[in-house]
Amino acid sequence: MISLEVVLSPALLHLTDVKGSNVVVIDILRATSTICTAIHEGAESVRAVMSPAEALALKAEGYVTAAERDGAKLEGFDMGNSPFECMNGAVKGKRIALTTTNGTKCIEAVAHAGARNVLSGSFLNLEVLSEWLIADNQRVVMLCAGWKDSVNLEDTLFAGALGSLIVQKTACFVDCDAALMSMDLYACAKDNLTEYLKKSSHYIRLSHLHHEEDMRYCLQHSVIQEITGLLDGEMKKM
Ligand code: 3SL
Repeated sequence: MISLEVVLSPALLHLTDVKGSNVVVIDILRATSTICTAIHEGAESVRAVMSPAEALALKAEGYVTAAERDGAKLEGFDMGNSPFECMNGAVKGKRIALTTTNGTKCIEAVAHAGARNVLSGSFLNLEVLSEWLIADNQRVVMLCAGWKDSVNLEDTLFAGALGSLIVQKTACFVDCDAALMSMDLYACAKDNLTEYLKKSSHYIRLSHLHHEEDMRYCLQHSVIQEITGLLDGEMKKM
């Protein structure tokens, strides 16, 4: 039977042993949504790296470099962290080295922790991701990237959406208050996620940076059919 757990912030990750689990890394706005989009748009892989210097160093190996801090694209990189930068053939066949404020750090944090799989979570591929996890029938740990170790609404909501779908579709064990809380939160907000999120800190931050279109895109449900996960150290189509 699947068991479901939610880690609301990377600062709480040390309390959860992810060994042998399917870990879903969640940075809805925007890193894991952008990674799913890049793979859907034909990128060969996305390598999550900790620092801008590491991403830049990979340019010599042929990687497209992508970097964001505090919501803004960094100077000197090919891309920032917008899913739209991955569209219209821009990343087809390419390897991308991506560093972001929170999301890529979470991928790095679990990459060597003995997880069965590390998957990229997004509303964009919510339905197929739930089906994949149900078919694999293993413990699921949802790791919310949050914002600089604080809990945020959008990642918690996605954990609630994914958890609720799995609970609806299969027998499942939930002995985790964070999972129960995220599912209750999702039930409150699901009828209009965008409206609900307008009060959230990151929605406001990204609005000030004129990223409303990115947020509208990232909050769409199940428009992507690929599963993206860590294979040989890079996020790829599973
Ligand atoms: O923190 C992150 O990883 C980013 O997704 C933040 S932003 O949406 O690009 O501002």
